[in-house]
Amino acid sequence: MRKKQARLPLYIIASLLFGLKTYIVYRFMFNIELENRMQEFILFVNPFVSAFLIFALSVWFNKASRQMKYLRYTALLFSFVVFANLVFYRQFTDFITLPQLFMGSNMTDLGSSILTLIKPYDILLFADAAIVWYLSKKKESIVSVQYLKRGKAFALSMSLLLLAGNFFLAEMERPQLFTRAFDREYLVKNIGLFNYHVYDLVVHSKAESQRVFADGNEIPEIQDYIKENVMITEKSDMFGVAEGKNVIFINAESIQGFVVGNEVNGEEVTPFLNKLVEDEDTYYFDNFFEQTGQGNTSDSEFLVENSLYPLSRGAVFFTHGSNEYHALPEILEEEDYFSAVLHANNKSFWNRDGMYRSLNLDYFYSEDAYEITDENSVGWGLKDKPYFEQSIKYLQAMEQPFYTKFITLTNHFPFEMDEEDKSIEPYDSNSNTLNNYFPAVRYADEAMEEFFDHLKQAGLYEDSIIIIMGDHIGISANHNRAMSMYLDKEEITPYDQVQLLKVPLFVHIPGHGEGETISTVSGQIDLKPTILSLLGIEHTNDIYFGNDLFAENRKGYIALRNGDFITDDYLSTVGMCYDVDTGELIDAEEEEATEGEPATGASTPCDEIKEKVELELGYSDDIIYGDLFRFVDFTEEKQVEK
Ligand code: GP9
Ligand code: MN
Repeated sequence: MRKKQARLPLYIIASLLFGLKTYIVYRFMFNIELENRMQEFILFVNPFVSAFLIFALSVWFNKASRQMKYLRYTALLFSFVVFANLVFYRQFTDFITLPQLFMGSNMTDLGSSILTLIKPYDILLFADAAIVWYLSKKKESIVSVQYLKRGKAFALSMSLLLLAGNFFLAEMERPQLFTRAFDREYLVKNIGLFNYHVYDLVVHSKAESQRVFADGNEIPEIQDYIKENVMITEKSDMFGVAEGKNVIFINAESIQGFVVGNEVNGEEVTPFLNKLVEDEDTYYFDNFFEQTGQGNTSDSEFLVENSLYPLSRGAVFFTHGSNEYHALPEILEEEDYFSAVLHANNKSFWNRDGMYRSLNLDYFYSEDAYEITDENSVGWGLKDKPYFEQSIKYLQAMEQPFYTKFITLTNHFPFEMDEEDKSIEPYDSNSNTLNNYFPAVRYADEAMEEFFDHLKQAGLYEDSIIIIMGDHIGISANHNRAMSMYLDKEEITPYDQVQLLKVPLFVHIPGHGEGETISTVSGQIDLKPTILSLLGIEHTNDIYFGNDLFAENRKGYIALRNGDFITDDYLSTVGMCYDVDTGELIDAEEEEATEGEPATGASTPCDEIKEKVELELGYSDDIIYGDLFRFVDFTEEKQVEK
């Protein structure tokens, strides 16, 4: 009788080798930050999961030779994917995305330096593929297995189980990882390089197909809508008051309107901002709303730069980072402005590096431009005070006039602070988040005050206008109990929830002398036309949805991304219409059927605006999903012909 030979399926060997190799690459060749044990565990597990997923597919080949061939070539191909990402990473500290792969400039950058990016020991990245190759050729009788139904079912269910387990852990570690699409590093860290590539492929093809079917036919209708409903033809009194000045825009992380002028434990929360409210050179907008979606800071940036709405799902910075835009940096470039963003975080966070290229930004001073040590950082990274201090040298060296954006970081959830930086005591409620929010906001307030001083000392203050805007809420509805206690309310109603979306906006114009508090309803969508008007720049052939904040005859409503809206009279949320001043519900009135026309059902004064809001959000989405700006020549005075 022939002795039965022990067999070890090659796909298992390949999965183990490939998983181990990928883990070593993750751990020692990519610079992936790990914050806790759980993340370490996920990072260890995911390469094996992906490898198993890929190689286990081989069981479906009945012929041993096909099985072996599949394993050989996939091992080689996937080793090459790891290698390509590693080379790309050495240059860009980022992972390859499909749009990037096809984006000329990036690859040309890489092309010239590719040889310096490849190290001799990289050959080891192919060691597992070589072993698989050898075994499949020379030891086929040992490693090939004729799989029966049971073996196939095992491979398939094991793959799916492992994948589900991995995704479950990832979702626990980083909720909404997929819908919010934070950062490529997060994705790779949590689901692995290969699943990340699959994810990128899906996102990309979805966006691409909508893009492919668009042909620009939609543009004239959108332009007509904007001309009739959005654009204001008369210039505001403020047109050109800051002509030729530098613009310094501060994106104040998570600062909400309710802290301004308010106290905690008997102390002012924002003494500096409170002073600004009273300052004669400052306009303070106290009825100004954030309009972001899942893309948080990046959505607020998107609103400001483009005066388009972000998307209802995902972060537009991520999903449509390589579209054509007609953003502030591009328009300002025509007026010889130099544009830059200064933000001490990883440049690929929110795909900023990709999106900033599409927005025509001249320069992005990211994490690498800052000296970051354990002492000067907390929570998300560099503390705001050293951040502003270290930024001044870049401003001083910058070509003027400039348009710069500063994005602060310390006042970010979970509002962690070193003891020595706390100037006020936390609040005392059942929510640590809300409690710690106050000292963190105070720190940001102090940092901005210091920044004003630095600007004065550097001689940059007089020639600049400074805009401070809260990017989005910091305290979510999860903390409503504590919030209602702080605001001394019985409960937070849906009406209150929308009111809490107010963020502060300051427009500070040194030497202006006519500042005041303005309470007309306004939002982040209004910044682009406002900045252009202040600088005296006309953009009549543009497509955007906001209004100059200083103009008369504004649209009169602010649309939120979920379709809610606020006007000077009404507030609409969860399908209800409220009186904006009193917060009282406005009951729907049954309309009588008139002759020839049937009754339209119950209606409220909100309905008419709701239609406009929906139309407008829809147009903005069409522009983004269809990448429609590639069909518009913004330099021409003439509209696209119908
Ligand atoms: C990170 C910063 C904060 O770079 O923008 O991100 P957020 O979570 O607020 O969008
Ligand atoms: Mn933010």
